Amino acid sequence: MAKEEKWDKVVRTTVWSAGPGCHGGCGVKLFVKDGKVVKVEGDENHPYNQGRLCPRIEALTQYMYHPDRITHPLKRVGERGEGKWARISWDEAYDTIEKKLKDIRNKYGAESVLFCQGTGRDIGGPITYLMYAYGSPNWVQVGLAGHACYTPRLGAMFATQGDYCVLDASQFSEKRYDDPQWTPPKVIIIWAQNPVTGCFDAFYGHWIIDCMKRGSKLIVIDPRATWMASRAEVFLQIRPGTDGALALGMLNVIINEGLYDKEFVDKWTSGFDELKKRVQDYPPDKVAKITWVPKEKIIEAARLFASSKPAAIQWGEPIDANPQATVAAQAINHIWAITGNIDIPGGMVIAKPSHGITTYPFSTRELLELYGEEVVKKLNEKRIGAAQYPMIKGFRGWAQPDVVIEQMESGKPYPIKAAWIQTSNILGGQAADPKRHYKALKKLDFIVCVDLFQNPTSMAVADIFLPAATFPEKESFRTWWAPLSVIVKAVEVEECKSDWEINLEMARRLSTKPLPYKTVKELIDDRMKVGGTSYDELAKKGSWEMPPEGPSKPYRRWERGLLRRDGKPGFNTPTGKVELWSKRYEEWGLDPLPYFEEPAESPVSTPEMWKEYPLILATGRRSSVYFHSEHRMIPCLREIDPDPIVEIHPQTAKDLDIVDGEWVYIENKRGRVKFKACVTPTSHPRVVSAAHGWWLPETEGKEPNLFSTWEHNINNLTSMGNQSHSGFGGTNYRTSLCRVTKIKD
Ligand SMILES: Nc1nc2c(c(=O)[nH]1)N[C@H]1C(S)=C(S)[C@@H](COP(=O)(O)OP(=O)(O)OC[C@H]3O[C@@H](n4cnc5c(=O)[nH]c(N)nc54)[C@H](O)[C@@H]3O)O[C@H]1N2
Ligand SMILES: Nc1nc2c(c(=O)[nH]1)N[C@H]1C(S)=C(S)[C@@H](COP(=O)(O)OP(=O)(O)OC[C@H]3O[C@@H](n4cnc5c(=O)[nH]c(N)nc54)[C@H](O)[C@@H]3O)O[C@H]1N2
Ligand SMILES: [Mo]
Repeated sequence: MAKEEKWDKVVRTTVWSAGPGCHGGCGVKLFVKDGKVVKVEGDENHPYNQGRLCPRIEALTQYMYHPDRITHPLKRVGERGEGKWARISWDEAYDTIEKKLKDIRNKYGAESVLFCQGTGRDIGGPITYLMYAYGSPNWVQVGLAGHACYTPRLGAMFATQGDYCVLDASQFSEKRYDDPQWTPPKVIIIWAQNPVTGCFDAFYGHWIIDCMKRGSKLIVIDPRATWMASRAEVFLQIRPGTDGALALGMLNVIINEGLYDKEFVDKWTSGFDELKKRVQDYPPDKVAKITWVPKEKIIEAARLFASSKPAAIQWGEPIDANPQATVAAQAINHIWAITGNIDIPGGMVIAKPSHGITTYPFSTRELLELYGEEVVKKLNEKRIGAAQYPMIKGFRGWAQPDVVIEQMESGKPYPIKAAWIQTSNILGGQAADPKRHYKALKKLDFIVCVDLFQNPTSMAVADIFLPAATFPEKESFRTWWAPLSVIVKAVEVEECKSDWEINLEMARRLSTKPLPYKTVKELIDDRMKVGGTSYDELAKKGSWEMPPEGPSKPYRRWERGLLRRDGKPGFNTPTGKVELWSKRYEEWGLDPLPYFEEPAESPVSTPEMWKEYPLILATGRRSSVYFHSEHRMIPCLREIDPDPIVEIHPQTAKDLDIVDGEWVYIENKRGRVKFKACVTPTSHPRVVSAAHGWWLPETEGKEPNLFSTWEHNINNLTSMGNQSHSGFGGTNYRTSLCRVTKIKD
């Protein structure tokens, strides 16, 4: 066949991490010719995306074979930031790193080395594997102030209901929308999320549209009138950072009007009376004043959600960035809990790692088995932030990002000497207040960056740069909800290596005890065996498999004894119930019930500042052609979204004498950046929305320019140190105050 002759092979694989960058797990077909990927198509048989693809994956070949891509290891030869690099061999790179990190461990202890990642790409496995082998407890998203992405909600749901929940768009079923067990949600709240651009939570955004086509009605809660808001029954144009108050106001209506699921509440929840009492502090008229949402709309949304079953909530990162994010997330969790929407078709289904497999060890038991007592002791005693925040100690293996920087500055209680940065552009995107991070990183003795392109961070601070692989160049696996997937290697690009390969080799060299795996495949197979399958088996099947009946498959698992370790019915909480009054929060020294607190900086908490800076700056709304700070160098993507854009309401723009398409300054007491105005009625008149992660790869990389990051990175206007009482959440990515001015010269 003529068509077949155009390529040597077609590889069916799963998308994850470098390439499109995102959290999704789309199925694709890679067309390979002469050892190169020449074309990519969506896999129509894959239940996740059903053949569909986003612009970033369409641009895959421009990304993989970009002339700026770093394809062999580099060492810095000039001063840090001078932009002088020399090519070295992998052996030299590994030897140098091994020697440096061993010296540092001998002198200062393994805890003095940070293992830094960005968002949840295919990195949790490789980075923790290396970190535990080396013996450090300090795994951290450096710069993600308040750890304000995903973790606050994970913690809140863990405390409240013992497990994670996600909107049921039939994603756990191979037949998807045709599965007779499934039914679409009658009502969906899209809460601080934009599913059209960002596939948050391993959730494919267009599933919402698939549900809409099958009858789902929308309630949208967002300061911007998004595409989805324009199609909603009710649109609540909220003041950024006040979602906790709104959730409490909705709970007030649902409880006082008796719209909750009485049977579920009686049988499966605890603390309802206490919650009922607490929400009396949040009547709709008071909540309307806090949130800027009219009282009638709050009542309408609460009634519509509570009287429609099944109903579900798809929520986004701005909730995690809320002040007291773990509290706002708890209140939102209560809305679907008291309406009886947990783990039912078309409701909020419990999501567990597919087949019970995890890409890295979660439990203390497994850590003890794999790495020994010393590592677990360090996790409890030396992990940065664990002493200050019992929730951080009690819930998850991350160090607290703000405290990490403070400790780098003070050297107390122990000094930080080195950083292994893999999948993160700290200075050019992730970090709130990048200048402060820049200074803290510059103090370190040794820094390795593992990336695909030079970026402001690697240029400013790396001593060694290791070139990472894109997903078509690697063997890996994905257990993030469903299906269980493998990433199948199709090609190689020069000397690039996968994160797994790099970390396995470094771990072998640095581990204090012998490690069992010689190859990445051996490691993957070992982790997959609890699910009764292997890498090759899945690769042969087309790269994926849905979870079998059991704990990883919906529905109504709380009734079937599939959630608790003791096998009894109920939820995986201390009381076995959904804890509306949280025992775990109490143990962590937190208020067991939800409440609202103003953002640190706001028209209410800092009225004087509001006079000088009369606009709320919400940063970071996602662009479908970029993943955070990535892809600015990819021609066909940059063409679609060429400049850093700030959205401004027409009246506000008129008052400021600003026209659409004009360059403007956004400024506050922390700094000033240059953006292009997009004048649009979709904005709230008092809120401006600016894109994040902007740097210009086409400009000078060396200092002081650092690819123009100081001129265009919106984080020059945000700050760190605003974490909530739990240590999780609370950053001003969405709630800084600012002014926008015309550039006169
Ligand atoms: N102002 C503002 N700042 C924000 C946000 C916001 O909304 N507003 N959002 C925050 C959030 S939620 C997050 S999660 C963080 C994200 O922050 P980061 O995850 O640090 O995101 P990026 O800036 O894209 O940096 C990722 C880097 O990893 C590289 N990379 C990509 N894939 C791979 C891979 O597979 N292997 C390796 N080794 N490298 C890879 C990319 O080339 C890039 O340089 O940003 C935060 N920063
Ligand atoms: N294409 C693409 N996809 C991505 C990413 C990317 O960079 N590019 N990043 C990934 C990552 S790590 C994350 S965390 C997710 C984030 O993805 P989302 O959670 O969707 O985050 P955003 O796009 O920042 O914001 C979503 C909506 O919330 C609104 N919003 C802003 N502040 C508030 C607020 O205080 N309250 C309410 N109710 N709404 C608010 C914004 O106007 C926006 O329309 O996306 C992931 N997916
Ligand atoms: Mo994120």
